[in-house]
Amino acid sequence: MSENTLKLYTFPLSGHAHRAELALSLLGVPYEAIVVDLAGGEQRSDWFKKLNPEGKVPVLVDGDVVVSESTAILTYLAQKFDDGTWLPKGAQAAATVEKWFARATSSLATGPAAARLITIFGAGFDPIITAEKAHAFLALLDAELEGRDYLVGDHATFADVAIYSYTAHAPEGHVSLENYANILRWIAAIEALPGFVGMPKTDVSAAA
Ligand SMILES: N[C@@H](CCC(=O)N[C@@H](CS)C(=O)NCC(=O)O)C(=O)O
Repeated sequence: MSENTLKLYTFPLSGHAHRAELALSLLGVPYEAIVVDLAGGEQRSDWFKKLNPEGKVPVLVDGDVVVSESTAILTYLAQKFDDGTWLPKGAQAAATVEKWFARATSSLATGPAAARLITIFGAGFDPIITAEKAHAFLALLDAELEGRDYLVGDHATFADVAIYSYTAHAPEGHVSLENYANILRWIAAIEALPGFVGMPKTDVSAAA
């Protein structure tokens, strides 16, 4: 890897980090993945907090530029490496992508992502309330995908990338996708994109 290679501080089971890895892969931008040992508390180390004082992955480092927050990383990558395909420039399309970025770090995070945190990492959220929030988000997503292939316009954008990881892995939080036909169709379309790379699946069959 050259000195100019982008570095992504990541964790293999983080959907927030996977969002950035998927964007890099779809864009075909080479990068070096540096795994931060979240289980060992490396995110709270002095060296990592210099990169992100909030102590969270993902963090992208491009020379002197350091970007934290997964959706901000998507914006940075699109501005730097894309011509407006993944982050459309029209006012309405750009606003709609932003809407999904906001949902990615709000209702997606407190619903499907949180349900998975309970089963995989033993997070202490209320499982019933979290499952209700997860299904409320999925019902909304399924309805918005009615009659359309992608979330914004007629091709895949970073709105889809932002929402994909934690939605596709919802079953790991014991949140079934079987009643959401539009979501299942959309997941298959994202996974068929050239350059798609998945997040490792976790076996939660023994989890509560
Ligand atoms: N809003 C942030 C959330 C990032 C986040 O929650 N990262 C988790 C992994 S999924 C993390 O690093 N957690 C470590 C900790 O909280 O100690 C983003 O979109 O990047």
